[in-house]
Amino acid sequence: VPDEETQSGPRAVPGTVDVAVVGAGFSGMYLLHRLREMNLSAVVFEAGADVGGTWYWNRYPGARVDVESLAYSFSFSEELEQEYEWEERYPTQPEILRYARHVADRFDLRRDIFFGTRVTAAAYDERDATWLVRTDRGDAVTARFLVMATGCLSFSKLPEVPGLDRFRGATFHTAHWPQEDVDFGGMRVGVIGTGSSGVQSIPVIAGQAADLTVFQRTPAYSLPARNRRLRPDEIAGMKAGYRAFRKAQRESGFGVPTVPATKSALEVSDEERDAAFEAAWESGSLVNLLTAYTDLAVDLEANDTAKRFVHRKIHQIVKDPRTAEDLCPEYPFGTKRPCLDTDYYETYNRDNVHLVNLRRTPIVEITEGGVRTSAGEYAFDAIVYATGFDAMTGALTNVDIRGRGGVSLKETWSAGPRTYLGISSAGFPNMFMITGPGSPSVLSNMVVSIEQHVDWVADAIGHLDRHGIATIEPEPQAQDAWVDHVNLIGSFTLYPKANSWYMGANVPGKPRVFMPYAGGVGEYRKKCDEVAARGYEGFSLS
Ligand code: N01
Repeated sequence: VPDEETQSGPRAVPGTVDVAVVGAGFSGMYLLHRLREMNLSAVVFEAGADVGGTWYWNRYPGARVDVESLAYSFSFSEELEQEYEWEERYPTQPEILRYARHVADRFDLRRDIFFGTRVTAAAYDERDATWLVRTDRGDAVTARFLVMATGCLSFSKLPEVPGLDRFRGATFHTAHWPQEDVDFGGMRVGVIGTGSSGVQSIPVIAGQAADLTVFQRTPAYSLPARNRRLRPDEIAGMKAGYRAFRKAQRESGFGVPTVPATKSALEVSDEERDAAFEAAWESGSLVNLLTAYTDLAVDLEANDTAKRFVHRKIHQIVKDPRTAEDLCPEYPFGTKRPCLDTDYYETYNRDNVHLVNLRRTPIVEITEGGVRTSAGEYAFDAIVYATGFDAMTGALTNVDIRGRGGVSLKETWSAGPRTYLGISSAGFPNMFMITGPGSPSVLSNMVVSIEQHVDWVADAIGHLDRHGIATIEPEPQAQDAWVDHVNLIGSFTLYPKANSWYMGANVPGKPRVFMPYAGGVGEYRKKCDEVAARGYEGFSLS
């Protein structure tokens, strides 16, 4: 990206800093702010032309967050909390990007961020205990600390089918949507993928396109968002009670306060359970259905009750019985990330929308004119890939990171990511990950987890500096114990039963490992705080 297209001024990348940060999404932005408060020098490299990370790239039609705006926002500044005016319950991508830009301006962040710059490599020098960070624009920066604030869902993937570059029409990936508006008016459009990005974009594209064909490999469980404009009284109420709400967020399971369930789904009558599920469905929330009973996430029979409830809903909404059946997922509810939608299932009642079940007729290839499945060829003017990400590890292993002894992170993690607390990895001193694998990250309200990690990392750096310590690195035994613990907690849940991106199952050849920590953000925070309070127990400091 040429300079004039980015938000940075003339490039004057410093040669040496205390901290090099990769990524200017919510993580990198808040980290830069914390580091400045500590009088540390920092440089942030960002591939995009502006701040916002996920919310910079994912501009596809219908893109929204599925955590409520008043909760999906920074808590570190009370002034920011009070002055910012959210408009919708579940804001659109432009509204969230506006918020990110507001934060960048308000805290004067841009002057240390180099946009249009992708970090390609980072190598640890054992003699000086420093990282040498290189970019695709020829920058080379030496830093005492390296922080990968690269996001969990940022390294996108295309489908593994032949002929991707053959198609003559327009192609889009939801995570690389053009800056300018795309109008599908009058077009025949094919959408491949029915995860959150597909589920959000399909109803909007269906409203524009002459004809829309959706290619579904695995159906999603999607719940209605019940989105609406926020009322002034609820904004005022939240602002008046923000401190207590933030505390509840931090102590919760998903970073979203919920009323703890007290009963098993199997101990109540069908009527009582249906009423509870109906209330959760009507509430427009991602978590209320899964948390309605104590055992939905851990017991297959209990989970079946939620699964049958959603299947019933799909059959009630979708008029064509065969389409409805194809839209019903088989895997347990909640084991792939559920979606929150506006008119998703209703869209299949439109005359211009068709569903292709790839389980029956798989894609054979992309052709010059469209998509060929085992049943025949579909002609399109545009194809939208809503095919997701090499999640949680892709953004880390696709930078050439070399730790102690020149060892590569990618090779070290070839059988699955190994971290201590999801924050750092043995063999890679002074390197931190924000919301890395082995932390609650994607199972939580990301902003809550991001703030916790940034604070922990900033405090750790402060601790080292106060005590004249040069390096911090996990002890291999502590890391092994943490990896075992993360696996154990995962094994108590139903998550491993689905072929999800949580398991690395969407990327051919990726090891099948349940990557996030499923013990909840409250428990996790306690553990991280204990580690710090015990002088960074499990880390070797030297
Ligand atoms: O990606 P996904 P996403 N042939 O991986 C299909 C967050 N998010 O971008 O399931 C055919 O979920 C794939 O099929 P399968 C959220 O955490 C949040 O939608 O692998 N199909 C799947 O249907 C979310 O979970 C928000 O069998 C292929 C789809 O493509 C995460 O990001 C909005 C294929 C990919 O779905 C990722 O969501 C958007 C192939 N070769 C995203 N390869 C909100 O806050 C893949 N697929 C609302």
